[in-house]
Amino acid sequence: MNIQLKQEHQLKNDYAGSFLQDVLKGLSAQPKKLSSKYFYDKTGDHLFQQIMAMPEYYLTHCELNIFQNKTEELAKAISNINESFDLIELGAGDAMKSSYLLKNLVEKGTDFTYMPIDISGNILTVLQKNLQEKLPELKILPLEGEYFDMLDKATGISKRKKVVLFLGGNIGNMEVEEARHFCSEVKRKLNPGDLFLVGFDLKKNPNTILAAYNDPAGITASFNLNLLTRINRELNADFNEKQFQHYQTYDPVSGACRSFLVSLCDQDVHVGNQLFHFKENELIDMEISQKFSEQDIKKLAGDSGFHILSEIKDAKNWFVDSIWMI
Ligand code: AVI
Repeated sequence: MNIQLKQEHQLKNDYAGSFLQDVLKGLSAQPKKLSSKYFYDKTGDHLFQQIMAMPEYYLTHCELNIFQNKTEELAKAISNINESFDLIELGAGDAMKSSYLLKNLVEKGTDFTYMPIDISGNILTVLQKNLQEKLPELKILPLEGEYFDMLDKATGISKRKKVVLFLGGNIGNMEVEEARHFCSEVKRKLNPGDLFLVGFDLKKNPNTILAAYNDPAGITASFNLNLLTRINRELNADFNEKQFQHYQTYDPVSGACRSFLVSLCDQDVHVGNQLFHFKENELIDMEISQKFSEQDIKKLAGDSGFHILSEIKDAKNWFVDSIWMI
């Protein structure tokens, strides 16, 4: 086994260890909690692709609208910083949206390396294959793992200016305090003049928001329940998925859109050799998808040490890509 393979193997083992620890800690908490960052195994990736294709899930079209129609504006805003840079995408997924920007930059002969970071090796393999076919001149270096470990790796690889993309409203999958901490950490890893482009889903008609997460086809429910299946398979647990039900809420005042699983009966669940009791109607807090006002975004940028350089919105003004500088 060469050094790189050994490191990758070690990374996978560390990841499996923290998955178990996070699940045990979350199920011991009051209320019980599981982290949505673990939704994305192979089935989870597939379900998320289905969510993005749902008519109710407006987020896909909003940010796609920005990347398709305001590509030049985006390209100008990020390539003004220097002739050459590394374009790092946190949670790149299938890079469907960013591929429009990549194409624009490649066609202009911009000197940059695309470094997609994702926790899912499956999706990175697909992404690399697709991009190499579409844009053979693109320099691409995929990085599989946790965002900050991979951000350290990326900043260690070259000293060029960095542009970090965090798209898709992923920032919303953090509690407000967590988002502040996350953005401050990104800032700590960057240098003056580097850029951070964050996609925010804006507050809008609450019915539109709720419908996006409470789809009648039940895909979002399966997306949540799949985490129980994953825990069964990977952590030797015995959740009965049929005994849990998806429940979604949206609070238009705070902007918190939350999903829960409700225990449909009194039941015991083993995870490895630990036992967890669920009362009937007890909740597992599964995911937050926070929605933002313009003031919320300004506050978050300021609190984490950035200032807003420019903001690019979709045609409906439902979503914003906010470009920050240190
Ligand atoms: C990945 N993230 C931005 C999605 C969201 O909208 O919060 C995850 C998701 N959960 C349910 N539907 C989509």
